[in-house]
Amino acid sequence: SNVLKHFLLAVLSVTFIQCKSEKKNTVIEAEKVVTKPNVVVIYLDDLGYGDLSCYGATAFQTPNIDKLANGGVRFTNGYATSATCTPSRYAILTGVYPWRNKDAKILPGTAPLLISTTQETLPKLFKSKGYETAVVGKWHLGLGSGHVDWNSHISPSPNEVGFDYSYIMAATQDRVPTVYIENGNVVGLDPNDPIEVNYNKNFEGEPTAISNPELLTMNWHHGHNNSIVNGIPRIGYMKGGEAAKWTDVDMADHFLEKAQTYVKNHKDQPFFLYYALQQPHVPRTPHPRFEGESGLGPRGDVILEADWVIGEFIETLKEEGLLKNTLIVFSSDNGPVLNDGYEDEAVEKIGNHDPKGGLRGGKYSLFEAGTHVPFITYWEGSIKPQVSDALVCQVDLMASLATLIDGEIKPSDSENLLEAFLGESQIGRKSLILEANTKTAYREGDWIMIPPYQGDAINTQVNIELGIDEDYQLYNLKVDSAQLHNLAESNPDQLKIMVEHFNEKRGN
Ligand code: NG6
Ligand code: CA
Repeated sequence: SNVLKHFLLAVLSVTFIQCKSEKKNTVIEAEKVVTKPNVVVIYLDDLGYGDLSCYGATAFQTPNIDKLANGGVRFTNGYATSATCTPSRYAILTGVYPWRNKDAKILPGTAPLLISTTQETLPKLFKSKGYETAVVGKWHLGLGSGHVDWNSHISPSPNEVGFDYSYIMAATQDRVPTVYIENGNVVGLDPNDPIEVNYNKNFEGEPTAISNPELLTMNWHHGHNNSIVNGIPRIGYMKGGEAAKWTDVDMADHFLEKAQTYVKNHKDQPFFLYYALQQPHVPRTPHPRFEGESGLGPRGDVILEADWVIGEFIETLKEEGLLKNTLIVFSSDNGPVLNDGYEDEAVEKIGNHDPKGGLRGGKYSLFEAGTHVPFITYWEGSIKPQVSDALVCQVDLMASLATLIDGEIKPSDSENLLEAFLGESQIGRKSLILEANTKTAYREGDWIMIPPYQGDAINTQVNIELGIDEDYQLYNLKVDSAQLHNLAESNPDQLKIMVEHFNEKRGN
């Protein structure tokens, strides 16, 4: 691979240059490659395969993300490991399939840290090669070791699993505590107004969506009827911490500012930044300047907001002269959902827009739309623009980025697909295990096999087909990406191979 060869050459020559140079990150213009490229992972929440104009959306335009897609590798077979947030985030940060950890399910805001402090992680990998590391945005991987006191230093937190700097929300925008946490400390907390959080019962006298519906500015549809913050009913009960509560409509700007500041403060040293945006997860609260912009209601508006934020962030990289020295990876933690628990017109105003991009299912589903997501890599001057059909998964970033920075990791579920990620090859994985609500499915080549499961075929609250059936399902995605033709009965030979390989890999 050319990029790799140049990279290794550059490592040698720049090690020499570094001795004379003030700056650690010397860019070799002629080679367009540097010793230690910065790596930024931009991770969206619940963004579907069809939610961007570069992936075929026509109802609105996402010009800034399109710029990454059109100037980098746009993957058509890119996957999150899971159809929900926590397990996908576990996998992208550890390189381990989430179904190996029985606790890797959607976590409440009070859950303990899911990643062990002794586990290998992406940020630890980068630290081992001298990088500065940071997370800004949604965490949702638990905090503390059982009983978090939100009023004192919270540990373990992202800072104990490899991030030198963290500025996060604990879980999701719809879960308490609705506060920002910086390096383990709640931001803006008034010690005279301590925070208490409980997911089982309310604090006496505190209003909820049930007791005080007149306080709501957004209505709940299912779940989401506990404590009210900024007129929005949440999951879980919270008391106190008034001064520390976030403003929902400012969240995108707030995280952007943190990400930009981080880049500006670390431009002279190699850094790894995991920038996890909250859009378009519920509650969808676009800043007023994006309200009504998409014509699709708040869900479309916050996608435009996310696109704008990303444009601003990339502008900062450019202004700081870092674009040629930064690999950007863009993806989403799981597929799309319209009504995820609030009455926010997502269903009513969808029109002809198809967030699933022609795939079946959605968030929570073992069908394709659960895990098959937008996936883009961009590195100005180093990646040749192209569309790639290579099968790649977020779990592969660990081994691939280890190769990029010449780091060492133990063998795991993560595959080294660096050449695919850099557009040097269109060869990806041969197979992949996908997960939804702890149930797994198996992809190999163009085929996907979903084993028989008991359970509801449809989650009626969100109106999504879950991919669950009492019979085997087998689809050929090459000719049937919408998964309309179950070939399990008509192609028993292929089914047999798939089941055998699945059992081997899944350890059944
Ligand atoms: C579900 C919530 C949903 C969302 C999801 C997590 C209810 C009824 N639904 O339990 O609104 O918060 O959890 O989404 O409470 S994720 O993208 O973080 O996985
Ligand atoms: Ca999500």
